Amino acid sequence: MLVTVRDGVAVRVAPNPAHPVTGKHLCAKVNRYLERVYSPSRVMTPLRRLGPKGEGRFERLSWEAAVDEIAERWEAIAVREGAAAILPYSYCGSMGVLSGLGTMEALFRRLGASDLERTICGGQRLGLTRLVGEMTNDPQSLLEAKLIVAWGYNPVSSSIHTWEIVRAARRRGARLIVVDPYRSRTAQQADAHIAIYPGTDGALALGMLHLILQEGLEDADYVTRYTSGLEELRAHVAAWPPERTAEVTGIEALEVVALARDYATTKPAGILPGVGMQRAYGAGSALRAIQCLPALTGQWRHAAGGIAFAHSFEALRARRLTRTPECPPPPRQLNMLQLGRHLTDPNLRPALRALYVWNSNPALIAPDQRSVIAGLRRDDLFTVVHDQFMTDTARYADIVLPATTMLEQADLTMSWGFNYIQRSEQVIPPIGESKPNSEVARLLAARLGFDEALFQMSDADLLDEALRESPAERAGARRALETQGFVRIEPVKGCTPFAQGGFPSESGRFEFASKAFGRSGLGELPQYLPPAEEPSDHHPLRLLTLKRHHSLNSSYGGSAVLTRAEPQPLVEMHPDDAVARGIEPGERVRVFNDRGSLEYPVSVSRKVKRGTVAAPFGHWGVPGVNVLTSDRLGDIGHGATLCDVAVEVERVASAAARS
Ligand SMILES: Nc1nc2c(c(=O)[nH]1)N[C@H]1C(S)=C(S)[C@@H](COP(=O)(O)OP(=O)(O)OC[C@H]3O[C@@H](n4cnc5c(=O)[nH]c(N)nc54)[C@H](O)[C@@H]3O)O[C@H]1N2
Ligand SMILES: Nc1nc2c(c(=O)[nH]1)N[C@H]1C(S)=C(S)[C@@H](COP(=O)(O)OP(=O)(O)OC[C@H]3O[C@@H](n4cnc5c(=O)[nH]c(N)nc54)[C@H](O)[C@@H]3O)O[C@H]1N2
Ligand SMILES: [Mo]
Repeated sequence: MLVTVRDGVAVRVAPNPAHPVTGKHLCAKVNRYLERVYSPSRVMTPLRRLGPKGEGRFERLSWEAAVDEIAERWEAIAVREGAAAILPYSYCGSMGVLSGLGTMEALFRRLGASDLERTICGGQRLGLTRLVGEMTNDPQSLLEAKLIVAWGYNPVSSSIHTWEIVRAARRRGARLIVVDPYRSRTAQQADAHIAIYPGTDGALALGMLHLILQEGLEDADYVTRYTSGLEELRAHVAAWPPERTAEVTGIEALEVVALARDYATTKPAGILPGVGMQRAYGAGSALRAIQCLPALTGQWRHAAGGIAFAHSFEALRARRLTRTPECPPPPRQLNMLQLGRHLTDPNLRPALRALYVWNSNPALIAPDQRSVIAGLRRDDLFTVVHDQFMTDTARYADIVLPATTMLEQADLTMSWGFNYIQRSEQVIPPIGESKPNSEVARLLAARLGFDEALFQMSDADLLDEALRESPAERAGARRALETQGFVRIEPVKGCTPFAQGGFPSESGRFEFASKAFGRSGLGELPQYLPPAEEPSDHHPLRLLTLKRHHSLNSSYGGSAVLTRAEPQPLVEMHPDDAVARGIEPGERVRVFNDRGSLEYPVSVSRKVKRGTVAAPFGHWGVPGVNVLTSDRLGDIGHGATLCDVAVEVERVASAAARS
């Protein structure tokens, strides 16, 4: 991104035409990034709470007083209950090396605080990778594809630069199939939309494997040379004929057959699995079943075959910044999805007494919002929130600290979906008294008496340290980062990593029956694990909680860019389900389950299947959609189950009559 600065004021943001991926346009949100930077709602100074938690009344505080108070409270807690009673909470506010986990993480490790297990986003994929190794190829190769299957992925909204590649491939004749329970913007533009029930992806993949074997569409030569366990797979998927697959997934048997034939016979065909399909209980197993597809069909022979996914996290050894040799092993790990449970658990020893939040807005983004808010309300919990805005979480804080935006701090950032890293320069001075995360880590470390070099380095030195001996540096990144500001990190195994086997297994073969996968405790072959919350009499509808085109999670939830585009969140419902409940289009309805309820106007729509409803995630204000979601962890990698939710919907009028 190029920023034009006049007299110390940023006046324009534009794509950097030199960048091969993001050179054409910025997304709908970042296009208006200056509204964010210069928003009158920025937090300008440190603040201390005045009224009751959640009310949002604060008084101004100096940085010195804020740092003193935080350090004193933490020291007292560490002495009384042990530092395990302190929990850091951060996530995706920034993907920078400094402003992401960075030295804030090192500070909490040094302190001996509880460790946060961060699995809310794609946890299943990461867990699967830990079991069986990385099996992906470069999304940029998809240009050569003849067929692209976007599987629970909505790049038109979530990654417009990936969408750019899909469009270019389609101009060269590729077809696009979207597997998604919702008629997303991407599904609307696809050649085919396979609208399965949420959380039934595993059944679809097993049904495809069955049909491919049944019709002899596998790549027998590839299978013989580079895989093992074919006969076990054949016996295993025999249970998934098209009729059963169709019944479980809620589509037609003919759709299963067509998809499997298409995928097996079109070469190259690339699969783009999204995070969207990793929000149901069985998503880890489903991903494993999907992994079997390119191995069985030999799609891996081609650069555009296989499973496209990339992020450049590993190219930067940012771990150098997140710990020092003096850090003790973390006393315990608490999962971020279960924040509400941990904050309100009467049996947790030691109980949590302090929470420090940066780069995240857990009041809105974490599941089981009712427990999260109950926890944040606790008077015996000392909460600090470092953010650019007075988020719903910050309203419950004892101390709020003002954070800089990416224009006000230097950093190195990774990409989501591409093999690039980029340098991000500070182009304007911090707004108000805001400070970057790295500076807060330095201030707190100094006040706590942690005198390791890491806590004294300048940002420039920290960036240097992050690059030192990293794969990026070995790939010659330093010069390119200095001269052009970004660099592509070539995939270690090239563009066709498994064209001749070389899979990350002991045998080097793709093992359909895999001992490594068996360490999951789920068997050596992928099973279909149904959604944890199947529809019941009380809660007969499946709920999708969806990201917004005009927000980044909850980050733009209070900004004009979202509130203009979507002034009011709506719940989308199929006409048949509305009629069955006497619900008229546009009227207010109550969506509820045993965890909570919210009231939104209804949009009667065929974007959802019969039996499924959808509500948006990310608008500001409590209750939000996460009042309905569960903190249950998924089958692999402790991933989220945010779209594995059963609810009922009723007219607000009838709810009132009953009570
Ligand atoms: N505009 C915008 N862009 C974003 C974000 C944002 O909030 N807004 N967030 C960023 C982040 S943090 C992430 S992780 C990425 C995620 O981006 P994606 O990987 O595209 O994931 P989502 O947009 O969450 O979901 C994609 C689709 O998955 C579908 N889906 C839900 N459940 C299932 C299921 O069980 N099976 C299948 N097959 N599909 C399912 C949803 O209906 C949705 O249309 O986007 C990033 N980009
Ligand atoms: N129901 C439901 N829940 C979901 C999802 C869903 O699809 N449905 N998606 C899940 C996913 S995939 C993800 S990744 C999570 C995202 O959860 P979060 O990572 O918590 O995402 P945001 O809501 O964007 O909150 C980020 C916060 O960081 C702040 N911030 C930005 N830059 C900085 C900085 O440099 N320093 C500091 N201190 N703060 C900064 C922003 O102002 C913002 O308030 O949400 C998850 N929750
Ligand atoms: Mo995410």
